[in-house]
Amino acid sequence: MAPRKNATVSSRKTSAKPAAKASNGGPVADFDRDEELKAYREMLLIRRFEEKAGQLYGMGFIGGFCHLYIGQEAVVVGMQMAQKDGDQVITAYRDHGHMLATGMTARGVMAELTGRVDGYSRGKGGSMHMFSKEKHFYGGHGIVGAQVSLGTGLAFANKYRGNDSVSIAYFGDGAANQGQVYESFNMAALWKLPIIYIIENNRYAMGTSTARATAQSNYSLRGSGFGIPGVQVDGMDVRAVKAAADEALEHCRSGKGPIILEMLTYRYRGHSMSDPAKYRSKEEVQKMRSEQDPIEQVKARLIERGWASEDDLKAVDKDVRDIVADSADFAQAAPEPDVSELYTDILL
Ligand SMILES: Cc1ncc(C[n+]2csc(CCOP(=O)(O)OP(=O)(O)O)c2C)c(N)n1
Ligand SMILES: [Mg+2]
Repeated sequence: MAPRKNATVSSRKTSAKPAAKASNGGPVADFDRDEELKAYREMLLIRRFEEKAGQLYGMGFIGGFCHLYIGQEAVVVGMQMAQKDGDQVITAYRDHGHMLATGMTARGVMAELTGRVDGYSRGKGGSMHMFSKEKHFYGGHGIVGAQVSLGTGLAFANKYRGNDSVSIAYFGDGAANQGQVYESFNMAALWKLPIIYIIENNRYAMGTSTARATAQSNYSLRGSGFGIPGVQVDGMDVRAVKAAADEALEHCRSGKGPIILEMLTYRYRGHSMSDPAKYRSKEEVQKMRSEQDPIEQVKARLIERGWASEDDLKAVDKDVRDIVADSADFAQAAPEPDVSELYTDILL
């Protein structure tokens, strides 16, 4: 669902300048004004939604686990900007951003977080277990690594049915050390399945840093034993993610089989709401926020190029905050599931 190019605006690009590069030297997509604004808005929606979810959790409106995606927004937004309708998304428990990026409504997600009947799983799945057939979102999985095998199954179904949809399976640096990931890689490579494995390397698995937990910390190489190509991507730069996504989707759709994208990213908040994040310094978090924040990067470009003013961007923020506030009001006003629903929609 790549946004339409705006001919008038793209003609204003400064072609005399050397081509921009991501912070790791990788390529970036050449966004026009509409694309920058779209990326800004979508990432801001995720950030504001997560901030609100954090608040509601603190107030006791959300129970159980809740893992916020703040800091990692460029990954799902850049991917989604390259996808087309029908491509499937599956991820772990840090999933609210993925859902919003696929176009699932803030109301439905917030109602699920607060355990209400109007939520995507009728209030019985919570933060980690939401699905939307219409938006091709297959969850939301609490078992670390489980979604990698399921996502491989989705890719198998695409190949079997002969459609040209691509399965996009997200997992973390910690999950990348799980055995079933490699069983999945083997089958995906053997059968040339159309799947993009996205490793969201946010440097920590709960409180364990990648340096302490992994022998090969270049996760893009993790498929090499199976002949699966991999690329390291600046996951804080939405243009770099979009560029990598375009290539990876083309790779899959042209029948070349699986590919790995390692997204170099960072989560600002603790692992879950109960994590004070004592295993890293405040300075480390602050450095990422001030130097590489994905939203601030887009904002700076929009202003520098004269594509938006501070006031324009404040108006976008207001709009997004209104959507999020409305979702919270909607969720709090919705009823909880009836007791008679206790045993429906579950496997006994
Ligand atoms: C099979 C399994 N083992 C352990 C856990 C406990 N656990 C939940 S999250 C997590 C860390 C995963 O980290 P990572 O894959 O890097 O994802 P992130 O939280 O950073 O997004 C662990 C060990 C689990 N849920 N499932
Ligand atoms: Mg991690």
